[in-house]
Amino acid sequence: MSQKTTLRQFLKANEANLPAPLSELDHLLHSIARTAKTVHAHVTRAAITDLYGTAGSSNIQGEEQQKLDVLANTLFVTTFRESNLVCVVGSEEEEEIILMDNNDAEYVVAMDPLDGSSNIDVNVSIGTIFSVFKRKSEKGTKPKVEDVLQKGTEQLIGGYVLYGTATAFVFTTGNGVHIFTYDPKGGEFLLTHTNLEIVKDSKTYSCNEGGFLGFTEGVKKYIDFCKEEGDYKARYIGSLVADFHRNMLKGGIFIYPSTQKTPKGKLRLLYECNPLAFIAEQAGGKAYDGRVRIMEIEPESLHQRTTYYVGSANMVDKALELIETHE
Ligand code: P6P
Repeated sequence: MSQKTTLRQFLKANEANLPAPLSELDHLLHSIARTAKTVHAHVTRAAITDLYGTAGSSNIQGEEQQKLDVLANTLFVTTFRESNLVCVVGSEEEEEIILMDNNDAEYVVAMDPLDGSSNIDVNVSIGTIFSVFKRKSEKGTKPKVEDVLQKGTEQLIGGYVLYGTATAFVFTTGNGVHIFTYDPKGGEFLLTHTNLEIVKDSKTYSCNEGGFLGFTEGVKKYIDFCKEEGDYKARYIGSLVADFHRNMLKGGIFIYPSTQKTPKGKLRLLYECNPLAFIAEQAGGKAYDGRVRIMEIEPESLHQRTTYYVGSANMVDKALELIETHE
């Protein structure tokens, strides 16, 4: 087995391509990786340590929080506060921005600490999703919500952790997409994929067709197109990071359209769709809301939702074409 590259070795070797000082990005990414290891440990032992089930509280979206949601949020918020690099965090689990009590820190994080948590108790893969930005407000001043409400094109880092059959840490800093896989033996994340590319075409579509009757005409036409081709596969795990990761590696399109229950879509622009859009585009894929590029959308609120079409470029183009023709 060849000697694998560690995260620190990788960042050092690619220092010239980093969007911020090596020492700061190294510290930030290692902070996230270290916390991901802790979340990994809790997720794998949740049934034993009675961490399954609900926390008895709800998040801003009115969704019941799982115990692991609350724990992951606490772990990551603490990590960012202790990093001394982050001034403010936006989290799916908290209604308002979370100040890090460090007005001199330069970085901003938007995150979904544990996405797909309804799948935890049935042993389906779940994930952490995050974006890192430079603050917009003046260093030394109290950070504002506008520091978090930044377009996807402003991201310095887009990343996710997939807690699956292996725990994978996937991120881009604007120079390709790289996958680090956690080695429980050595306790390190090791480079297992570099400059990942998503194929332009594939035969896998990923969508919750339970809402089909409530889909708009163009989306219905696209799903019908996939079926009429005859050799497409429908793959839907119901855990965004897992569905997205499969499509990154094998090709495919993930669609969360407007539905009767979620007319503006279900997924959140800031801390779900933008980080994955950055990764998809860096790998040669596309990410749209059905009309506009996800990373061009000007965020208006922390938890705003969007419709989402992401994955293999030619498949996204086909869906956009049918939406444009029929809507
Ligand atoms: P539905 C999980 O709750 C989540 O936020 C994403 O991980 C996933 O893609 C989506 O919701 C699934 O939603 O409506 O198909 O169950």
